[in-house]
Amino acid sequence: MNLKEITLRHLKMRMKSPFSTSFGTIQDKEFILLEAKDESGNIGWGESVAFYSPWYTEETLKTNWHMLEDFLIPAILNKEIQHPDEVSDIFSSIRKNNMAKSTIEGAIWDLYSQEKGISLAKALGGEKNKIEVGISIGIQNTVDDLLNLIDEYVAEGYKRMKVKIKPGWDIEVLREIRKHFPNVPLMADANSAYRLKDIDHLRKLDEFELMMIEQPLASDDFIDHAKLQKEISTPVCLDESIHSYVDTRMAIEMGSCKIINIKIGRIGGLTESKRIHDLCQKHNIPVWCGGMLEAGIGRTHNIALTSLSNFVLPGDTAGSSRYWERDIIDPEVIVEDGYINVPDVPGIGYEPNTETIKTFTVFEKTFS
Ligand code: OSB
Ligand code: MG
Repeated sequence: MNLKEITLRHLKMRMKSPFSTSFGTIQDKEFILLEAKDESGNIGWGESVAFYSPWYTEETLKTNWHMLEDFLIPAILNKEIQHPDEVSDIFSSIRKNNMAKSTIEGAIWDLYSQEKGISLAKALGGEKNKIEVGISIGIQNTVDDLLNLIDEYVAEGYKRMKVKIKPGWDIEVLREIRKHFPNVPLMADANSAYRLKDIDHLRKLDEFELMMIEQPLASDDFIDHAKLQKEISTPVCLDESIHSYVDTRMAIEMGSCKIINIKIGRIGGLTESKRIHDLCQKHNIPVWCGGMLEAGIGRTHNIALTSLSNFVLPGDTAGSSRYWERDIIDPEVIVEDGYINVPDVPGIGYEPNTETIKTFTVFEKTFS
């Protein structure tokens, strides 16, 4: 395969309701969508998960656009590629910028699976034909609002509830949830809102039988996560800390966590995701697929990845209607009884809707 033309689009999509974490609130999702055409005219799609501002990691929509336009696209156009695993070599002289790299790599995996005539899930080595889905619920104005949402999502069949926490919105909130939903599979995500000095406070999490506490401490702090994990029985899951296979080794060897959240963009692509998946499997570390409020293309890639066998915990791969009035793919991603069926047709198994994409496009540029 040989990429002949790449179009970048800056999309802006209004979310059904604002999403709040310990760092702030998102109402309009702005991101880059990438369309890549190969020498046979096949088209592959990639979606950047970088947000408009750098609150989650240092990457943003504009840093991604810059990296894509000035470095990554020039490096990849007209290069002969036998397998998507080669993409990391082509980009080896460009440091980090994982979300930008992953945007192209995702489109290449899509094209590769079309070329082979198999689903993206099969191309990645996926084995499941349906995946379990959980839901992530942002910080709400009142505990009642949160309880009502949980009620709704339990009724819709979601397999686990994840609630965002921060100092002042944590122990009491979880206690209320457990009072009303004693048995619901529940976890909490702190997005790095605590420090090891809060250990006595974090110890209180143990009374709620959470499936895990996600990213309680600073994103670069493997040592303190290890100290915390030794002191609490709730499994620690790392999200923001994990950018690579090496980070994963470090976390496992240091005992910084018992579970890992894999986000394709954060770790630089599907190839690296697969390597991390395999490493975790070898060490009996369960993984699950995180979400970045993706539109349809990102969602389809998450679904394909989650079909790998060590994705044993429900992911944040909710259906399209969780965030969007109208998603950019047909059909939209549907969750039934808490499951999504993994498509078994060549490629991602969903059709990007070019008309809908146009309505959300703020700016576009084609490179050839
Ligand atoms: O920490 O997992 C996170 C959303 C944006 C940025 C970071 C996170 C999240 C979520 C929601 O928790 C995931 C989703 O539903 O897409
Ligand atoms: Mg998280």
